[in-house]
Amino acid sequence: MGLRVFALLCVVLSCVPRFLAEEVKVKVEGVTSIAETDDNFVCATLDWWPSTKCEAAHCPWVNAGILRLDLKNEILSNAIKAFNPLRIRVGGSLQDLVVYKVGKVTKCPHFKKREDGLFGYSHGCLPMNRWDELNNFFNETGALVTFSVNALRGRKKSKDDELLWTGDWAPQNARDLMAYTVSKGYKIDSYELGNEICGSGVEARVEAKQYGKDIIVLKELVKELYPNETTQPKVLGPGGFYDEKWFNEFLQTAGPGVVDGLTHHIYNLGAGDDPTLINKLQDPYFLDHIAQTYKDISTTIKTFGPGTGAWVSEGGGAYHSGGDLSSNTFVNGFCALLWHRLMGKRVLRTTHDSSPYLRVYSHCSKTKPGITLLIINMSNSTAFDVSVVNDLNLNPDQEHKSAEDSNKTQQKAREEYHLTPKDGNIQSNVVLLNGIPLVLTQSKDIPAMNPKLVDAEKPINVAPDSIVFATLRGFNAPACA
Ligand SMILES: *[C@@H]1O[C@H](CO)[C@@H](O)[C@H](O)[C@H]1NC(C)=O
Ligand SMILES: *[C@@H]1O[C@H](CO)[C@@H](O)[C@H](O)[C@H]1NC(C)=O
Ligand SMILES: *[C@@H]1O[C@H](CO)[C@@H](O)[C@H](O)[C@H]1NC(C)=O
Ligand SMILES: *[C@@H]1O[C@H](CO)[C@@H](O)[C@H](O)[C@H]1NC(C)=O
Ligand SMILES: CC(=O)N[C@H]1CO[C@H](CO)[C@@H](O)[C@@H]1O
Repeated sequence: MGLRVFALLCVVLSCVPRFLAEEVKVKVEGVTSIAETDDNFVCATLDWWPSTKCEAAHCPWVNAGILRLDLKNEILSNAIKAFNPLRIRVGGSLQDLVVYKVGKVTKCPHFKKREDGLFGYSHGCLPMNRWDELNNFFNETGALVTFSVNALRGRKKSKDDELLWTGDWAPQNARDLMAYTVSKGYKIDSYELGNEICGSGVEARVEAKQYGKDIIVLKELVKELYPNETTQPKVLGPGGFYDEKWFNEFLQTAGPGVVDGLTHHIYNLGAGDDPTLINKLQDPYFLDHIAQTYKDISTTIKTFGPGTGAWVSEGGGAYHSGGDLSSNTFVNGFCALLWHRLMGKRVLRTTHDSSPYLRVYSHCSKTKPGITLLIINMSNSTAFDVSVVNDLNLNPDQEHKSAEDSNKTQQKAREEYHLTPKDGNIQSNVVLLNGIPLVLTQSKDIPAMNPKLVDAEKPINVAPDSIVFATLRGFNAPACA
């Protein structure tokens, strides 16, 4: 009797997770890829904001802008090195107020608060000794640099339209900076023209036709200063919010072979101080709205700029410097570093018909063989048991098994990275990897991020409020061969 109760209890206990988890079949189409990302998909922006930039009582930019950032900070440099390489864009709202102290420019003003100034500031300046420091820093950390140039230089504010700026872009100061950069041997991956001056503009705007002519001027400058095509920096623009009519007209004016990357910005979460921000971050129906923008941009590129890449040159989620306790916590993360290390550039179609709170993506693995899935469970109550089926044959399950038999050791070990917030609090800024808090090592390095090995025959158990990367080495995807 005692034994029977014990046995029964065991059975019941071992079933508990099964009762709570919803079983999901995720279908991955491994024959052909549906899209490609860049090798270095993750990007960070270093912004110009001076220390005086505050949002209500909160001042997130103290010694954090390009001109004041402590480049000797080991945490910062180790974080960048961990990507090997990380894309870094130097740009942001105030870039169109920055003069470069080079060539004929001798005055080097500091940003000052100014009521009638763009974004509330007067002109600022980049001295060449700071540019040297920045480039040494980029070189030591191995960053891939996009420099976004001042695109308002030489233009005049229109008298009868509050935001419109007219006249040709004056390229001389940018040209002098570029020539200086070349003379020093600093590597620049790409140059972008302007920040958020497209469409209806944020605090300033330029007409699409005018901007199209100006980007041709930038392209010519780049070609002249970097005559070797294999090492020539790319030209990007317009670095602002998507506006169909403006973007179409801009690409038509620029013509083929000019714009290497059509850059747009995404702040689909709205303002950082919105008290409902935390709900938006957990609402898949809300987050899905941005999908239409991606689709429209693809259409713009297909129609008016084949050969141009679709880039996001700023994607902060929430504008006005993000939302405290949201943007800087687990709930707004997907772990850029693991993405960068695990997700290769080929994207595979991935579908399931379970809850919309379960989001699943798969790419060919960055290191061969196999594929890596990114699974985000936005549900705070439901766990999911995910089995992955290879949509490759009429009878995928059987095929999967036989592939497994051919190399048991490889198949047995599915590599899983489970990210959860500390104490189950999605607004915690401490993230656990496979149950262990991710904290810097004593030498201020990013800790090792090792997977746990899980029997590949078992489903992937995805806890509520968690993010899982899973690498399936034995997954037979011809698209990833
Ligand atoms: C850093 O600079 C040195 C010397 O110019 C150069 O050889 C090296 O390739 C640079 N490294 C990177 C990552 O740009
Ligand atoms: C252009 O750059 C590539 C890569 O650095 C180099 O191999 C090639 O010799 C250069 N071509 C010329 C014409 O300088
Ligand atoms: C889960 O989310 C719902 C809706 O956002 C909320 O009402 C509920 O309190 C949450 N439950 C837990 C256990 O956090
Ligand atoms: C099986 O997997 C192991 C471990 O990944 C690998 O070393 C070996 O080459 C594989 N064998 C075959 C036949 O694929
Ligand atoms: C099926 C499912 O997962 N539903 C829940 C997902 O999570 C949200 C919020 O956390 C709930 O509102 C759903 O009921």
